[in-house]
Amino acid sequence: MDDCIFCKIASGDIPADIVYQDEQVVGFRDLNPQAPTHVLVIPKKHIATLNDLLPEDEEIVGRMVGAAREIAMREGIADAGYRTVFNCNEQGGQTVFHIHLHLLGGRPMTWPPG
Ligand code: DGP
Repeated sequence: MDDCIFCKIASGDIPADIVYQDEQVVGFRDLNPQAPTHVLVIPKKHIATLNDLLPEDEEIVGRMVGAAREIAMREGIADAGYRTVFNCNEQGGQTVFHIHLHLLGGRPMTWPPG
């Protein structure tokens, strides 16, 4: 997608602090971190929202979760614990319409989220 900021990060057209990359997904630090570790894991394929997932995309979502696990290990937050979040559409708090898995850690999380 030409006008998608996360597609541009995935293709290297816009710089980001990339912490993980494989053939299907990219992980990079959030510009506006909400925790000591705040990484976004995105698919290289443009998928606007969770509502747009196709059955064949399930492998990609599995890869995203696997990447979050791997990054959590590398960041040293796996044992203490962390949170993973997909926001979907307006009431879910989604502002960038290319799906992304937030990985947040390095501090205690509260529940319920705001
Ligand atoms: P969400 O609200 O779930 O759509 O989260 C979008 C996140 O993306 C938000 O935490 C800020 C982050 N973000 C937006 N633009 C950029 C960018 O250009 N670079 C990086 N690294 N993060 C961005």
